Amino acid sequence: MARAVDERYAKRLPPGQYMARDFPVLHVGDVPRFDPTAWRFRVFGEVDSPQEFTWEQFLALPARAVTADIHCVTRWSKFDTQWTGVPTKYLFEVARVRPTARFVVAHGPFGYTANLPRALAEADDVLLAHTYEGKPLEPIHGGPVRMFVPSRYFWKSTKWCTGLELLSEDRPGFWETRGYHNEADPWKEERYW
Ligand SMILES: Nc1nc2c(c(=O)[nH]1)N[C@H]1C(S)=C(S)[C@@H](COP(=O)(O)O)O[C@H]1N2
Ligand SMILES: [Mo]
Repeated sequence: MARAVDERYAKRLPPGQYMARDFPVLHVGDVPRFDPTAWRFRVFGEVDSPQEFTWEQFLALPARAVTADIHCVTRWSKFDTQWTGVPTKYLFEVARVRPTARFVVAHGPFGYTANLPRALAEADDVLLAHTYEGKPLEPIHGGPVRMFVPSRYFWKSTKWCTGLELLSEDRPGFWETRGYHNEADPWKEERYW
């Protein structure tokens, strides 16, 4: 029995990954202070209707829950993490993203960015998450709002995310310009290039 369970788990673990028991914390720089009155979330760039949400407005947007495994390039994985937030797809609809917008850059503080193809960014499991396991997302894990992109190594999931920029050309982000792989698919072990 234990063995069957182990094998099932092994299949869920991408190559070169191990299962973390806890929830590691990983980021460059300090945890930014959250001021709910000053906080804004923007959707801008190649869009016909640029958006800027206050904290109150953002919390009132439609949200969905996603349970998924996460995989960090430093080799830890965590199974069945539960997130709730605003689907990127919804934000793109509201902002009326142009057909010419083929790439997305998520903006974090201190110049942190991560790039994604638009098609991937608007998949059903991609969220601007504000809730983790039923509670407000903790500051150390990117609260009040972080990007959540379970299909890619976790550096693509920008913590303290304050905006999505739509682009017609790809623009590599913080780690992508420092040797990390542009695509970052854990099942293909796209770690570095
Ligand atoms: N703004 C910002 N987001 C970030 C990072 C960062 O340094 N700054 N690090 C990334 C990396 S490498 C990982 S593995 C995850 C870690 O998220 P966690 O601390 O919630 O586990 O955040 C990602 N998002
Ligand atoms: Mo990471």
